[in-house]
Amino acid sequence: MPMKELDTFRVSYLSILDEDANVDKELEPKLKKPELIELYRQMVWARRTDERMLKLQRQGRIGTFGPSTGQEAAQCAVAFAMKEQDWFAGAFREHGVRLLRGETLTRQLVYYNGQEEGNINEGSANPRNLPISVIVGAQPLHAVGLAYAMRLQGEKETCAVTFMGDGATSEGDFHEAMNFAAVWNLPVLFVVQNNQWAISVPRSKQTKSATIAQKAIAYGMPGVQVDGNDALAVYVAASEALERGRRGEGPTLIEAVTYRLMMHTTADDQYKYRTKEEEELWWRRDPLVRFRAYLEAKKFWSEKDQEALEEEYKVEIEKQVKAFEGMSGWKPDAPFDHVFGTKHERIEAQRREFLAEIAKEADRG
Ligand SMILES: Cc1ncc(C[n+]2csc(CCOP(=O)(O)OP(=O)(O)O)c2C)c(N)n1
Repeated sequence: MPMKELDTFRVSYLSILDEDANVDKELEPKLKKPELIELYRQMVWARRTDERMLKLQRQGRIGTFGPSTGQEAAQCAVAFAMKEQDWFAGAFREHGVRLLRGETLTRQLVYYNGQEEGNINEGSANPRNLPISVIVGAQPLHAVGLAYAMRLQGEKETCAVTFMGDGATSEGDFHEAMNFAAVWNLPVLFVVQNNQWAISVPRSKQTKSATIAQKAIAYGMPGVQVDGNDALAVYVAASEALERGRRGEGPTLIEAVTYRLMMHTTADDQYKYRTKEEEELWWRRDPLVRFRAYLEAKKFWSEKDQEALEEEYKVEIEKQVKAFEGMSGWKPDAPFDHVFGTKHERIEAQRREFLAEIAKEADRG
């Protein structure tokens, strides 16, 4: 069949700091020492709080929890590139982003203890952080709506950043969001954390595409695959995408190749579907170890600095856990407060029914 070529496409891969902590000098971002240290501190904060939350769950002191260990570079380096006015629409695994954007560990604990109050912005948390979206793939649409609203309101410098897992790319919502963002040329950054697993479904059963980044091509936006355990590569890709958005050049898709080092959630046993050997391979690619080696090679970090940081975080974590455990007076009907901006009779009827039901249960003892 005679054919003419209509277009050519390419998908690029970005890696700057490799597995052995060798840095590509040409691509290395021009971040200053305090900035690099801050990014590292944020990644370690995400890891240590994650570890603590897992222990608290195992001790029965919080409810179900989904660890983010291993994904710190994919999360923190994007958040580090974002500006305060940018919107963040995440799923349930982005503690790194949430903490960097001002949410406290205490608040995370409230959420993972099943209290709606943990979904409400307070204090220093950025009011442009959306609550956790447990509905897989819903939040990309929220980001697109926000970016469109910002345009209508004349905020030209604001981007909307949405995070999701590889599993979310199989949801219709993801594709609708990508399509609308591109058609309307909106400043949206889609960050797919390809952590290889959607609970027990491997990446190979998620999609036949060779990369997730290439899905961007079908919608007419740039797609780049990055080493998601390389904080420098993630930072550079995110910065470029956000600048494109601010220049009015539309959305970008970043596929950050990483790994969920722990169980899906504490309700899961990952050894039912994957091996310890696979995990060990990815532990050797730990983004924290790699970034620390980079800082140490630059003489920006030492063993003494690490010890001081660990001590600082130990104290801070205990303080925040204590603050959480000292809280009381939870409102069981809090979810009904936030369904709409204003009260709605149907929701109020459901609230009454719910309260009557739990009162009955309390009577039954
Ligand atoms: C619409 C919808 N379907 C199914 C689920 C149940 N569920 C929760 S997490 C998850 C897998 C998500 O995988 P992925 O998007 O790759 O994110 P990851 O958990 O790896 O971070 C599923 C199927 C859900 N929460 N929402």
